[in-house]
Amino acid sequence: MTDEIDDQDHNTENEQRRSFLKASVFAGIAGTGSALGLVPTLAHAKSGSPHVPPGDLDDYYGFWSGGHSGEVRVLGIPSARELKRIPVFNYDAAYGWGTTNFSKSLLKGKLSGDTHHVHLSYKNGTYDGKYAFVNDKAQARLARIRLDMFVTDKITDIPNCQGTHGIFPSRNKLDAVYCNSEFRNPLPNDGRDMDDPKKYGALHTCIDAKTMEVRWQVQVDGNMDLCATDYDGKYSMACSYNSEGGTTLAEMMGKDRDWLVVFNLERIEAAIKAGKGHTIGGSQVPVLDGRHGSPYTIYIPIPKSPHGVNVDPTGRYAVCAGKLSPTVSLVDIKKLKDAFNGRIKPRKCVVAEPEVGIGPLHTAFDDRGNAYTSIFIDSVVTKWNIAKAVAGKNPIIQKLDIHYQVGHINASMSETKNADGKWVISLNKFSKDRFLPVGPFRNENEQLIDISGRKMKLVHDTATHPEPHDALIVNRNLIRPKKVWSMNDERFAFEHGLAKRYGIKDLATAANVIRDGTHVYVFMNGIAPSFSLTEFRVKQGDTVTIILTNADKVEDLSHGICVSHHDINFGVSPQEIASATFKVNNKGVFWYYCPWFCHALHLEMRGRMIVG
Ligand code: K7E
Ligand code: CUA
Repeated sequence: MTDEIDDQDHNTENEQRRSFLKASVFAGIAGTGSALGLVPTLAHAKSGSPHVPPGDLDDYYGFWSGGHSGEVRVLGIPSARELKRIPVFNYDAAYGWGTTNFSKSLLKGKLSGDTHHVHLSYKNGTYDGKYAFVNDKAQARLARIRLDMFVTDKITDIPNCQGTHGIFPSRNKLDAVYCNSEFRNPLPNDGRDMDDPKKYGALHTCIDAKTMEVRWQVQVDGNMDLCATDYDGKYSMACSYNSEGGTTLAEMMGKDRDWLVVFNLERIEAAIKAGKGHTIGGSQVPVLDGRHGSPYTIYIPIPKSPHGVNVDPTGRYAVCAGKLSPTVSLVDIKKLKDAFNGRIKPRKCVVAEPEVGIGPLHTAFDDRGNAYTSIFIDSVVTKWNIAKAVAGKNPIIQKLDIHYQVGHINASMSETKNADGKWVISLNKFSKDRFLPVGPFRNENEQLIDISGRKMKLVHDTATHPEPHDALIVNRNLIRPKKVWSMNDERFAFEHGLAKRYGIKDLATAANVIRDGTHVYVFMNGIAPSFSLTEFRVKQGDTVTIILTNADKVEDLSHGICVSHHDINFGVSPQEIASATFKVNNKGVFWYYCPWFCHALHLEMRGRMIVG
């Protein structure tokens, strides 16, 4: 491979404009409004088409975290068409997420979340197509999405933690998901040690991927950020800043080096089995002390406030970006064993530390030994060669301008053994002048880069609703969603339980109103274009549960129910069963109707709730 350095064509105007933007970032990232006055003059590189003609399908599924929207999004790649928004921690009326009894049992009254990192479950180093996992930084939770149906099916509260940020599943089999807590807090957080931050702690949490139950936690020094696992199930890793243990920005930036913390999973599992864990507060989860000097962790010094750790597709190297240092540190995973056994100092695991640009964050990989690192402050993606870096040669191949301030980056299949070197997505935090202005809050700009050739080529801009942090690009053959539910699915256990209790034989044909004290259960179906009940009567002050079954079996024929003035609105896709419970406080006639367009007579699919 030829690897000569290739500085992207910088014309003078371009340079001036970029310097301006860069300066404004240094000035605190805020006052960039006047950049809008500049006329966009960048010449777009045109090649490697992202165009997917009408009727054609994309080659890849994209899984996007939704940031403070609390959701996960599905895009087609390379078209970057948004295909679905999967509600996870957020309210969503179309699907009734936050309204149905099932979603309420998961959300437990909370309707906001902050998703940063979405990862899929693995088998033998590639995706098994079963699940996606996503963190909630806001309320320290982990959610699981079923990929047979593209729906959230579990949400786990992580005890003793705040700011659950980086997560990563086991890559060898469906086993665990490791979650980092970014914020340090008193342990337990019950009013003690509030003014003694030295006693705060952060925990690395292991959650069983099959049951979604918390298995164990390990306390560390410092704050943890991103997470990655190796390919053999031996180690999980966390980039860690604030080794100073500070609580203010100035205190957190004191030291020149922080760490990559590596967790020895074999030793931890053995210690947990041997009952060596203690518990914190009211939580029953066993906790080990993994601070400096423990057998469970090593702390590899990395410059400076590192952010991002990514393992290359060969499984040999972990790349940890410097954030406040222009370097990335290449950690040789083969050497970790010697570091754990005390034969070498942890720092000896770092085999190269090339300079890639100012503000490096995240790294993706192709199938040809190259790495692509996002550089926040420089607003570039740097392509560099791993073997050259290890050999001590200049590894930089190309720096490509992006627009602007890239956070995460990912490449097609980059987090598997089957990285394919086709596409890179650059998730840019600022879109500034790239789209029609829409008021002070802006969309993000996500740019698709063709990496199939020697040079990266920018091929597409996509405006996205704020704020995706991370994204995966997954070969479509690995994902096999179903088109119709089975009415026996475990998800409908609550509704089947009600049917059994009240003697309803078949939810698909049900048309029953059953009073149990002041609680009225309304069992009905939807078959286009009508409900099995065109009216039902209840009394003022009753509690009502509507159990709705979509009895249609036709692909893409969804129904739902919206009850006027009662804040009840949810959808049911073919053969799906869902229920919602609400109070009726006022007498009168309230129309309920089907909110999903299902038939030429869809508008007539309605009925009356008569409250007497
Ligand atoms: Cu770099 Cu939360 Cu993944 Cu955002 S984190 S960029
Ligand atoms: Cu059923 Cu619209």
